[in-house]
Amino acid sequence: MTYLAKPKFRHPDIELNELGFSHRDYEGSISTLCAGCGHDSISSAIMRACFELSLPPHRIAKLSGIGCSSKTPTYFLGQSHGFNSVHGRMPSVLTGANLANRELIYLGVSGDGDSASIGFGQFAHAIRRAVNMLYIVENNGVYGLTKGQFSATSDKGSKSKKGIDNPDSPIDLVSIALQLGATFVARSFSGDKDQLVPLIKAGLEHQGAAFIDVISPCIAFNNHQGSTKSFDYVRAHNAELNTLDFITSQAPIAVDYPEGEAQDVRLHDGSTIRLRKLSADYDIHDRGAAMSHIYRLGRSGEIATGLIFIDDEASDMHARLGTAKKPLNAMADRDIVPGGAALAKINAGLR
Ligand SMILES: Cc1ncc(C[n+]2csc(CCOP(=O)(O)OP(=O)(O)O)c2C)c(N)n1
Ligand code: SF4
Ligand SMILES: [Mg+2]
Repeated sequence: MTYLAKPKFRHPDIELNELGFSHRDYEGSISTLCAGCGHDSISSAIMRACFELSLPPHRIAKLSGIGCSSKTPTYFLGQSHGFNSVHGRMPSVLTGANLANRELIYLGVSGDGDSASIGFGQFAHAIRRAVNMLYIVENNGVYGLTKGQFSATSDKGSKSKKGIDNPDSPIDLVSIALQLGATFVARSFSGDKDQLVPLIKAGLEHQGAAFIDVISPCIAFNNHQGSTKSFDYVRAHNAELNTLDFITSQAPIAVDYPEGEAQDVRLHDGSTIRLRKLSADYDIHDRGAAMSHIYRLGRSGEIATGLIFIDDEASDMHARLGTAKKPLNAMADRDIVPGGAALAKINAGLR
């Protein structure tokens, strides 16, 4: 048995969302991860975000690779579409699914090993192609599932559990995502649900490639002194750029802040990200400035978290390719198979 089903009991006064669903409708099987693993907190933030957005579970497709992080989709959104792919191959499977059916909401869940080592090329191409998705990396700096080897996001000089220094330079997936043209880039911490839930909501609503790097300590292999991905280290070095609320287009915008202190970013669907800046000069619309800001912070051992960059005018792969709006499975044969005459015409045009 690889998973445990949850009992169906539900409290009569349980909170319901606009669809009449309770939080239970967004849950999955009982987690088999180590008690206290950061990844479980991210699963919980994903469920909260989908519940609060009142997303119909059957409209969500969750895809992952291999790793403790990639196991997590089993533990949330049990009524959604799911595909647990091969190590590092989630991005291409997600890209294919998205091309075939643009009507689903795509959530890619991966690990730092899955995305920064074996799947680095796959990660890069899904981002640069502007696949409409929310791509979450649950970043613990180690290969948790295979017992704690350093991963490519582990900082140079960070110590392993056995006291060995990592000699190699790290890959910062946030910097890479910015460089490759991601139109929504954020970093958060599994231990900060107040920051993570609105970021996930905004990332899910974003029309384009949205990426969130979530530092997610591995309590079994990377939560000791000398690690730069431990709960203590992240709490002590968290340089929050902003705090945010996500306001859906239906919700009334309550004014609960002094005039001039918040910045509103409107999204395509009419919803709003309300930001409170914590770093005075930081501009979330300036890609180049974002890159140098997080680089400077990183050099001094600080971890920039919050919404790092957003492009309000983002477009996605379908807009770039001019694809048909209808999902392939809703098309008739005559729409998908143009016939011999049409094919001969295409071939003639290529000669
Ligand atoms: C092709 C292939 N190579 C190697 C492995 C072994 N393997 C399984 S999970 C994993 C690393 C997982 O690390 P990460 O993605 O960071 O996930 P975590 O367990 O840390 O959440 C590796 C190397 C594999 N399953 N398949
Ligand atoms: S080994 Fe690490 S990453 Fe895997 S479940 Fe345990 S704490 Fe989480
Ligand atoms: Mg990992």
